Amino acid sequence: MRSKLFSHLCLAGTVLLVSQPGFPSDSQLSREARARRMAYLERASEGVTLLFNRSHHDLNEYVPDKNFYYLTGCDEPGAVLLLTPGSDAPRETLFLAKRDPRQERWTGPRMAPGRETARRLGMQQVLSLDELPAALGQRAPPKGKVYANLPPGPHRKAGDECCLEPWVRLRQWLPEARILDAGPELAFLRMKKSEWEIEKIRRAVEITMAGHRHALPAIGPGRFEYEVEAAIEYQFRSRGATRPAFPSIVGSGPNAVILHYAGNNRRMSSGDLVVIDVGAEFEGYSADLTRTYPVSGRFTRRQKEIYNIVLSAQEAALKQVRPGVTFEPIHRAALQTIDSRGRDRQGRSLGRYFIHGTGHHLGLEVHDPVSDRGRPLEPGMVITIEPGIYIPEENLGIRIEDDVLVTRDGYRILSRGLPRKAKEIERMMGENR
Ligand SMILES: [Mn+2]
Repeated sequence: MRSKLFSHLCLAGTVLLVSQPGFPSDSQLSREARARRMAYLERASEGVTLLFNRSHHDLNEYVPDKNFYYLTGCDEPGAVLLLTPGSDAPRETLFLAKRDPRQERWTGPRMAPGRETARRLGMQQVLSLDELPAALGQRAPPKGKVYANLPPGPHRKAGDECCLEPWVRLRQWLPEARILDAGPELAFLRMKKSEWEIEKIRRAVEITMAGHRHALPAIGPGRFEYEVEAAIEYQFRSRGATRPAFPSIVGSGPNAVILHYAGNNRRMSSGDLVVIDVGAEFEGYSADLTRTYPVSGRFTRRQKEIYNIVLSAQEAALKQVRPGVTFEPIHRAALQTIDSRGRDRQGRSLGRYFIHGTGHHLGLEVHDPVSDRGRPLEPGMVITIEPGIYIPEENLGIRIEDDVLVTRDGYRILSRGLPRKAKEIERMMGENR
């Protein structure tokens, strides 16, 4: 029941429950979603599109399908969007479950099929889910292309034909259709953010920076990693974030070298570093910010040496960020910096300890999907720049991650308000204990 409750709470205030008087609707979100549907229909004009709001769960909470949400601004579980370009019938129809007053006593009011919901979502038509098979029969050519949001699979490539659970129903409705993945076309659109989206990400970043600042009093010898996690997530929720965009990483000492450590239960000691990689989700949009702090408040000489190499690598990577550039030269700049400075205990260069990519796109998902890995950056894209060095035999892990907006002439660091230099980090920690 908890998860069902969350389905109505998780985006409350932005999109929800618009059929209920008293619940605010977000007409700007509706307008955004409408513009996205128009842009999408221009790209996917050769078939019908069917997007399911598959109810998947993350961190035990209901999370709407982000592609569905992107095109509808609606997060009703089980809802389905049908887009039919070029037909005489309405080009866009949302299908919702009929309301069930008895169920609503338990899980709260839901959006209802009908004109009122259509008006408030800016959708041509909102019908009941039972009407979906008939509408498909009328509007989808039996042997035509159907773009759907297919479940993620390890061997699925763009354009692959596929029919996996729970898309079996779709196969039953349209046994001869060519079912294709709508993901790449949607990712293409999602990669470039509107002003409205950039503002949401900026808010997520702001909340995440506050989380980092409020983490500092909880960092110290004898304190537990989870105290830091709690201090951060308290800030997230009390500043209006829906939830952490991903499991918060607070990794100290030996845990600092584990990239996706999420246990957060070790007691920190003097001399440790602690890597804090966290992000708030605000109105659907994610931030992703990493800083590395010395538990005692001061870096050792060795820690500072490596810290400064990571910082230089980040600066070198940032210098590459501008429209027209791919991640390849950005990563190369970071890797070359790391590999050309400093040594491990065996006297070897440090490139071998930089074991992940330098960045990814950021948006409705913390690792936002891309239509094509080689697509050059454009103004309005938001990416992370996050080099790191992880030397297990020294219990030395350092990552610095910022969120960066690509602009017409370069970039703007959305998280520039959070100090990055070793000296600033030490000063900030001194002020907060
Ligand atoms: Mn990241």
